[in-house]
Amino acid sequence: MTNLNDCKIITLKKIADKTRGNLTVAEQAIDVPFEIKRAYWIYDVPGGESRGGHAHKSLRQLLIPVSGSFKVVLDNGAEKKEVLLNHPWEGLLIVPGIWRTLEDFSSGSVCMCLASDHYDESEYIRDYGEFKAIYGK
Ligand code: T46
Repeated sequence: MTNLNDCKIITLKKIADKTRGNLTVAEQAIDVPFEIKRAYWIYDVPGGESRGGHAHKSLRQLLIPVSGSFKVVLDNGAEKKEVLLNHPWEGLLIVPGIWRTLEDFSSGSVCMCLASDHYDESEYIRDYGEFKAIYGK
């Protein structure tokens, strides 16, 4: 079973400028504890809709709410934990073996995901029963 505490908030550098606004940076090896091979972002999520609802066998990801907010429900097959992401300078590291669901997207929110590997559908577990059988013990 994967330890839920291995999923953690990573605070990124925030360079504040009272006149021009703020800038946040995420750098591989400095802030992001894996080689970044892919970035994608989720946006225009209609009210009440959710994303995710699956686990990864090997992928590591950092989810950053670059705009707005959303909730991430993390599930290791035995316990669940909810994390609210609402600061663009904070990312949530999600390790393999965790069923994740993204919910409660605020209007106009954008979730940017930095991923440790290229897209590979065979690396997903999209069936919750299969996930429980593999990880829930
Ligand atoms: C995750 C959550 C947070 C691609 O072709 N390339 C890609 O890099 C991705 C991420 C997706 N796709 C295709 C696969 C599906 O046909 O885009 C379609 C939607 O993907 P999915 O249903 O997996 O989207 P989400 O939002 O449920 O999940 C995504 C990521 O797939 C997943 O890794 O952790 O965001």
